[in-house]
Amino acid sequence: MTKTPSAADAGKRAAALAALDDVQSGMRLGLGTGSTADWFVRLLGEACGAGRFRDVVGVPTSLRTGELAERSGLRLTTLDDAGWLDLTVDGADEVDPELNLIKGGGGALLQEKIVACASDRMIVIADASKSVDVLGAFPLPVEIVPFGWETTKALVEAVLADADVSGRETALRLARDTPFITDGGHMILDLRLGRIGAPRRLASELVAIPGVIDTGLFLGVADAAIFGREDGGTERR
Ligand code: ABF
Repeated sequence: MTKTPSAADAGKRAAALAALDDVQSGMRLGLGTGSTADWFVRLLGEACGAGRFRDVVGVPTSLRTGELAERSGLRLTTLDDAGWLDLTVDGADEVDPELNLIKGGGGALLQEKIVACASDRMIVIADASKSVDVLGAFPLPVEIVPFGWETTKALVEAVLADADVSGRETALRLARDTPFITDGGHMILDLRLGRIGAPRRLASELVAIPGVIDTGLFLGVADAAIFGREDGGTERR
């Protein structure tokens, strides 16, 4: 049984429920990470269990999502075995009017991006608060290699010095006072930028730093977004 959502959770559930309309039997699905994506996984599991969809197989974007998907009765495979996916459904931290995203607040940005970019379509599901005019109020996650991370941080700060942003604070993400480590064994820098004026330029300058693996800027990746409201209504963009 799906748990009953709190009022704050209702928008996430509404968006996840609406995304089931994009699923068809036989699809290979990318399964996102985060509390909104968790709703999608649970609801998809229920829908498959009830016979609404047959032969659906999922590729999880994190260990956490994989465990939830198994508990929800979904059949899982790896991206390598699937080769290519029909649809990925995932959450986001911010969505701008062109469907550019900040993702990675949950720390799974690299696998989320690999899976989304190996899919015919990527749909973002989010509560309405994630819709913004300009990206950047949410700290931008940057996944980095642990080796030489302080040098990488200094190089990131040098990029920010010339970037079109309104804040320039950087912090190593911690979990219980030790560096947060991603499923891929990397660390994360969170960049408090306030407002990102030129996201494409910033993304390309950051990934040009050797110790940077990728950023939470998902530019031109999403094909659609579904925003859920607390009253259960949704808006599709
Ligand atoms: C993932 O979960 C992330 O990319 C994003 O950081 C986060 C959104 O979390 P939630 O759905 O819990 O708000 O999609």
